[in-house]
Amino acid sequence: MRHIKHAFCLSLVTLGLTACGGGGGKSTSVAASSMAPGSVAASSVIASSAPASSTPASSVAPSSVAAPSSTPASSIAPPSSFAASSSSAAATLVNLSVTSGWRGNGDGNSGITYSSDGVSFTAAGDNLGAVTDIAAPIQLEDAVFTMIVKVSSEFKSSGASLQPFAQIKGGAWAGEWDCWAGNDLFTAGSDVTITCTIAEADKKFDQTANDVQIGVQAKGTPTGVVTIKSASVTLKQKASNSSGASSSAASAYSANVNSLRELATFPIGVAVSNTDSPSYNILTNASEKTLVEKHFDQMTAGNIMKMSYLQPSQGNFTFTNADAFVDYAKSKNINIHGHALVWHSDYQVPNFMKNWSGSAADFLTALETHITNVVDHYEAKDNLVSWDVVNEALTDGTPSNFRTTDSTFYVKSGNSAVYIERAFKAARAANAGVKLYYNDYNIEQNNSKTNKMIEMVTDFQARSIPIDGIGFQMHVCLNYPTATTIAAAMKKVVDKGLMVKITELDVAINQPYCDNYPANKISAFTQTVALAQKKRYCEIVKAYLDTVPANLRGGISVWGTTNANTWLDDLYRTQFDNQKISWPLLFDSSYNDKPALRGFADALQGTACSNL
Ligand code: 9MR
Repeated sequence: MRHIKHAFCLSLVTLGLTACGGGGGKSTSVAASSMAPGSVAASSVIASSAPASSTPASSVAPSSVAAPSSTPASSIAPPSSFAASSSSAAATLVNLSVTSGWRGNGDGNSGITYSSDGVSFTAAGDNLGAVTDIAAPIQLEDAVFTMIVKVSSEFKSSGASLQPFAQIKGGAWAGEWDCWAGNDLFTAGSDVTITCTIAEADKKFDQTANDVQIGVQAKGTPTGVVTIKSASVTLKQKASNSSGASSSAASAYSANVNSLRELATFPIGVAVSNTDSPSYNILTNASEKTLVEKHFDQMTAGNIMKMSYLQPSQGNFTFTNADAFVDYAKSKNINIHGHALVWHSDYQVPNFMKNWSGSAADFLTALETHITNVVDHYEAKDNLVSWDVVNEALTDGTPSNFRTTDSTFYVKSGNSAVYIERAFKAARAANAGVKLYYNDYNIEQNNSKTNKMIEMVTDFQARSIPIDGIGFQMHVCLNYPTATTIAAAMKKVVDKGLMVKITELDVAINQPYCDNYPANKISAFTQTVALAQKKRYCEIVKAYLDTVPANLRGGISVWGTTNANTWLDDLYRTQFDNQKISWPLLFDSSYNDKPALRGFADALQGTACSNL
């Protein structure tokens, strides 16, 4: 088992340490950039020699660079292995997370906020900024630190500048202060790439003893906000692919999985964004594409195939965006799991259905019309292989029953759950070959809801209502439900001769309904947490393999690509104090592998599940 050392910060508190003046402007270059966060390519890193004219306004002001805190570091893991895609013959690109692991470098380490844009700091004074850590051992000498930053109009107007820097933690807190990005280089609200070459004498930054913090601080009399949209370090040396002591260069963790899908004999899927998220659009974001095409052979549209997207008003079917998504998949030999023909959740129900004032019979006909049109349309594109026909029609609690007043479909069908079977019949009538699933959450808990679902499908089978399988969404916790419970719930479906598909898998580290929250909120994605999640992913996949025979395996899909694009952080924004702390997926926010990916692969390869 590979050893993964996480980049922890030290808990030592040391105050008011090193002087950090602005330097002579030796090595910062600035270039306009429109690159997406996390997509910094090695070739975009320019080690430049900016003219000395970029001398800072406050070239001698000392700075109180904040001491290490117990805040977690970025997602870098030292060199047990390397992400091949990040290495070139001459250099290694290490992406740094901009969704966790940063702290303010002023008193109390405060002033940091995260958003979908990245990490921001309030430029409340000279030398105030944001830093993140890179764990020793690390060879940063001659490395180029690159950030895409955006400043607010207040910052621009204040005339302040920015200084990217690196600093050895502990000891003398030596630093690289020769980098500079003057105010004239910024336009309010626009992305600017700033770089800093770590070029201190005596290989000071080739550290075995101390971690290094790198960041950016405001210089002058700043006001406003600075946002770091992406951050990366290009190490001078090529990463070694051998594990252990032969290299002292840090790199992104690699799970050593060339392609997850190639390890499985059933579909391995992922939910992706499209026009519903400009940042993570699978059709335009190269990092998303690379990751999806490498590991997955099935995609689910996170949103854009829901009812209100496909038929916003009665008779007005809008397939353009969904077609582009399905066609892209086809061009990459990726199949589609359709999601979802019928879902009560308010925002995806078209207004004409919500406001239906006609008869129940006509409502059911309108529902069938939606299903017939959509299923027909995608039958013509032969890579859509299965549908979530009805999603989440059952209540939680004991006993579980059909949703009633909170479901437009139940109410407008004449206070009847008949819409469910009508939906399945319509889907089958439209396409005889496509697999039809009932999809729900919490049914993996082997509880009343599981039993109600089984009661429903037993009834369907007795009355020849077409259904092929059950979709277990599986938005689960780190410790709950147990793999044994999950297996028992799946077994009930297998015993009905139905297919089992894990449709929306994610393993939340924090989630308000998990037993560790909020009392035992996990504030840092530490090595221990990452490895616990790895084991958990492995156990879930193993439970699936052990329980579901090959002919009934509909596949396993994860609900999102990277930690940066998970529904959990959005839904629980308030409980999470705007922090992104669910960390539920297989890849970190910089598209690096997480140990969770190794755990998934371990199960597929028959390796014992382990938190080592
Ligand atoms: O991930 C989806 C999120 O972007 C949407 O805002 C939300 C509401 O439409 O739906 C999320 O996906 C859900 C899925 O469609 C059904 N199962 C639960 C998923 C997570 O909420």
